[in-house]
Amino acid sequence: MLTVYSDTHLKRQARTELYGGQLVPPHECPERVAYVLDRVRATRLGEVVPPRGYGRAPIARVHDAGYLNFLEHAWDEWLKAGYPGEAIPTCWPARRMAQRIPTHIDGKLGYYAASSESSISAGTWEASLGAVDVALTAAQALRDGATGAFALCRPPGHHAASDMYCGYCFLNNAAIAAQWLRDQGAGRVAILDVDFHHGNGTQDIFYDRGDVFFASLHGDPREAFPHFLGYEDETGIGAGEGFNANYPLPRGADYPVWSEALKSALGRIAAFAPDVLVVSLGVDTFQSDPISFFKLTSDDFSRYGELIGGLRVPTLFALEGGYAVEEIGVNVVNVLAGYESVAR
Ligand code: 7XA
Ligand code: ZN
Repeated sequence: MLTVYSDTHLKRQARTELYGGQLVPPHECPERVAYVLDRVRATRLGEVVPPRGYGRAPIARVHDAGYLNFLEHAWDEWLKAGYPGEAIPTCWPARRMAQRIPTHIDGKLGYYAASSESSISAGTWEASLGAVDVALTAAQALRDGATGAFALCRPPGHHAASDMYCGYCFLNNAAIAAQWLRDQGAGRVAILDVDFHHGNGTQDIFYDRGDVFFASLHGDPREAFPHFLGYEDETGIGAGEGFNANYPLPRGADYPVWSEALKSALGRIAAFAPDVLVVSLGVDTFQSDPISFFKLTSDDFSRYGELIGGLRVPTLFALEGGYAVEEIGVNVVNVLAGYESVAR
């Protein structure tokens, strides 16, 4: 399988994550990608190619113009405000408050952030743009006839809504690729999110659409981030009614439990009959992931890659979460190799 990779992700080098009431080194770190790339090469998964540049137009198909302008300039505005640390929101337009966009960076951060763990720092915007090019280059490979392609993107994307960043995500790589594939002529696109966390951004972007089916397996939001979306009764709205499927799962879910939900999601996707599938591939479902609570083993990742391959739909895999850093490469490549063993 083709892997698309760029060093541009190294520009995302935040020093801090707000976690457990402390500023700690971010779980979402550059070493994650280094381990995956090493494993791709060690297993000879396939060619590794750099991305092409796609510019801003495909991003603007998914993200709000004001949000993009904010992200591009947030770090400079933060520096101009004279703050010593990294940019973190401290106030929000909560219930019964005005939904206006303030002029001060403190207000803008609150307006455009859905959560506060993800510090914005120098290079966050540039790295985010680079991740989109990685995803779009992998999407192009499918357009060119590949049965599978892997976008080794960082930062991840599935929590980013059209106008909000959240959960280490700034631009929604999978959603931008899905929309781009639609714009290139794919009639129906399905997105399967197997990250431990609900893909709230992706769901929100396509919630009123019948041309993009979204299914997500994740930790029950009553217990797990992002807490405020990902419930089973969220099934879509308007033209999107019936095109959104959430599978919230309990603490300790192991492969028998998790794979039952996957088989149900794959059945829904097969019935939708997509021209192409985008998989938001987070491996924080792993049993020793430090911030999650499922119990998948490394072998389980191979097994579910095979199940996805059984759909026989051209598939783009876009990297999302996974913080058991030394095992992330094995787990990600197990999914991809499992897929290829069936789908090639
Ligand atoms: O898929 N999303 C992630 O892996 C990031 C989740 C961020 C959780 C932050 C909770 N303190
Ligand atoms: Zn995750």
